[in-house]
Amino acid sequence: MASLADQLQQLSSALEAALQRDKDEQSVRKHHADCVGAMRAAQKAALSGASDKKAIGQLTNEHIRRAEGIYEAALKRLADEAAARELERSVDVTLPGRARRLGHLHPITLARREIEAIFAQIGFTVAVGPQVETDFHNFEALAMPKDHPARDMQDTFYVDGSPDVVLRTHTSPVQIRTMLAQKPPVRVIVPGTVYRRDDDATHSPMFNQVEGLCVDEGVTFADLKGVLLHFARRFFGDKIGVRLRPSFFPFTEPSAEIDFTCVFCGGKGCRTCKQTGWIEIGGSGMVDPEVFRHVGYDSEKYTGFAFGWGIDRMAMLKYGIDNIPLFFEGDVRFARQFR
Ligand code: FA5
Repeated sequence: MASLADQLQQLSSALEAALQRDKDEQSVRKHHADCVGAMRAAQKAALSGASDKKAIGQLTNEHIRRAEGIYEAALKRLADEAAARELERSVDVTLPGRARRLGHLHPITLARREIEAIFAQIGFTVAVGPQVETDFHNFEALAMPKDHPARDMQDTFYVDGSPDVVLRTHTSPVQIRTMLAQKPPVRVIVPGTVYRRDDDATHSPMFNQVEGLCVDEGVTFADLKGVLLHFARRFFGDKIGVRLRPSFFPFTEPSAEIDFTCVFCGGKGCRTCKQTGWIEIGGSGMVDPEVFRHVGYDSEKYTGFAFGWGIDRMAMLKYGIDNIPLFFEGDVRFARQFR
């Protein structure tokens, strides 16, 4: 019994010494747990064969309670020290705050929204269609049957096992969807993502187009040019002119490439416009009667114009970007420059 008392006393003193040195709560807890464990072990050893079991238990519990007190005191000391340190800390309330960085829209979204707003003001509504399209809507109904050579220019991605399902190559299939769903008059603008097997500085395998379609009685080529001129001036400024160059699209007749005055040199001629003063924007034309036949419109009664161009290209011209992949690489340092 005397030796148990000594042992317990030594353990208590060792705990007291250790906890005075401890600098953190974790060490305090560990030292305390080790000490209580050692006290219980000493008690167990003393109990074997002893007759005064009750006294051994009382003595051990007394020391464990004492260890508890030492432990509580050490925790309080650490908490007091931490509070004192906190009070000593001084804060310079005159320092300027750190500005929170605000998110903002991608340049393609900015361009798309501006295009939509300009056309909304002249009575066009926004229509959308699926990016995974049927061959019928993407090609066939646009007067591009399976063997048509114009398909080569829009080589695309086919869906495995479904030769009649493609990632749409242009927004023109939404012309078909819109006309199948409603009767004239039609005035829609169709922004959307499209896909082709292209990949270089000015061609991306995934890009964005906007389509325009206007069908009514008496719509003429002059209306097409007027609408394009209105758009060009609202989007790029009053000095921009529009040139329509004869071209070919299977779903428009006649067809024309749309050129805008070069936004970089104002038409004088520069490297970007290859000294021509004009920049090619997209395609356009009067809706071919063959397309009207596919959607059940009377081509004797109605005429219409359509146009389509790359939104990405528009954003490149507007913001002076010369490399289309920059749009899709997700580098915030690039995106942050446009507001
Ligand atoms: C068409 O896609 C026609 N659907 C446009 C059209 C609509 C004509 C309505 C007549 C009536 P085209 O293949 O030329 O046409 O593409 C139109 C524009 O999309 C191009 O002028 C260019 O601005 C953009 N474009 C085409 N391919 C890519 C590409 N890989 N990456 C980025 N922009 C592209």
